Amino acid sequence: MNDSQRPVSTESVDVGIDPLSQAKLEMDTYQVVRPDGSYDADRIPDVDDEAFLDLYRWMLLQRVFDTRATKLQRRGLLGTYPSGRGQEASIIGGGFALSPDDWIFPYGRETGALLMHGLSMRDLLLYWRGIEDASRMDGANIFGLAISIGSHIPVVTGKAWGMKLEGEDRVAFANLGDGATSTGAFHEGINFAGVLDVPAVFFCQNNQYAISRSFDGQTNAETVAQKALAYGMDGIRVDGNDVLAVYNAVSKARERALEGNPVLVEAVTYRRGAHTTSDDPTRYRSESEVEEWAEQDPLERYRSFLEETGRWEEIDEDAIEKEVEAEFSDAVDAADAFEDRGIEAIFDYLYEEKPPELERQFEEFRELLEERPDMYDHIEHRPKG
Ligand SMILES: Cc1ncc(C[n+]2csc(CCOP(=O)(O)OP(=O)(O)O)c2C)c(N)n1
Ligand SMILES: [Mg+2]
Repeated sequence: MNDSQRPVSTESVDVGIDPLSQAKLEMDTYQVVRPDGSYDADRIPDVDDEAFLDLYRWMLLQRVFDTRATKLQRRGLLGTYPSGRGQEASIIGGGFALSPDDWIFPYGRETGALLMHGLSMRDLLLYWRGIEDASRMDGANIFGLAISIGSHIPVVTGKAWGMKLEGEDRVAFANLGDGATSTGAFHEGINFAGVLDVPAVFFCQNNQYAISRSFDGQTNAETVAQKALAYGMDGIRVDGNDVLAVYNAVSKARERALEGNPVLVEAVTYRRGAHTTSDDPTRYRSESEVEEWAEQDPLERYRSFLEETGRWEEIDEDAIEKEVEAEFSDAVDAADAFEDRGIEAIFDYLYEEKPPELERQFEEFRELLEERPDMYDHIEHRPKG
């Protein structure tokens, strides 16, 4: 029989195939405080009054830091800076749910959570000045920033696996953006997290953009959370502008992870500012879209909750702002006073002991400088970010 002559049916005959389709997935977005300020009393976390206030204080700190750091970059005093404006509830709610023993893997946009977990403001500023020493993350259980998007996900799985083998009672907490979920490393890393039942939480802030690429331009999946199912993991989708909801979601995910069930959490939010100080978002998105999301401001929403529950009078916004401003100014002074060890430091922190190949590269670098001393300044002032 001639194969090319075989008729292809154009008529649709029901032969009982029922594809698994995302249209059938029911994925709620978990909320505690609604945009109008009303809230679900059964979902209020069981934390003390001070913790409710601290959540607001930290979100305000994030906002003040973002504003100051952006201005500092504009004056040429930071290489670049990625603001978390609009994402404060995700950043702070996630960080607040972690224990001081957990290991945090940042990618850059989670300033408040890093400061909450022991990184100094000075070191964060030094990092964004391109000073390698700051990547040591002194005094904190924080890995170096994964500037190469998604590259940390397999490392998170590896670290969590190690922690499991050592019988440690803590989780590895991966911060990532929606863009990172479209990298190969994400899929490889998360797959093994599922296979190995590691104590890891993958916390994705879906801020709707990977620089200029909108969420639906980079994936045909309707949600990030559903991607967990393909790897046999739990997924949680949460309103990322609702700080109590994020706190609950990450607390739950952490609990599950400690029992050997890694979880992918998607916090649905919006990046209101530029991707970094090197970006101009007016070139790829409309004013009206930004304004729509401005109405969902995480601080205002949480403020309504604090007012409703009689806690707002405990917050002195002016005093908090002044305190953070002063802390920031001191951190800038401390960063200015830091004695940079120069470009050579880039060879120092990847390995405890420099392997031969890195030694060789370092030697080559030194030879280059002997021949062309002018290269030093050229590299030192290379555009960053
Ligand atoms: C592997 C890799 N490819 C490209 C880039 C350039 N880049 C920097 S940030 C970014 C987008 C990240 O988007 P997302 O993961 O959604 O995080 P967001 O910045 O929105 O918080 C890209 C493509 C990079 N840093 N690493
Ligand atoms: Mg993004």
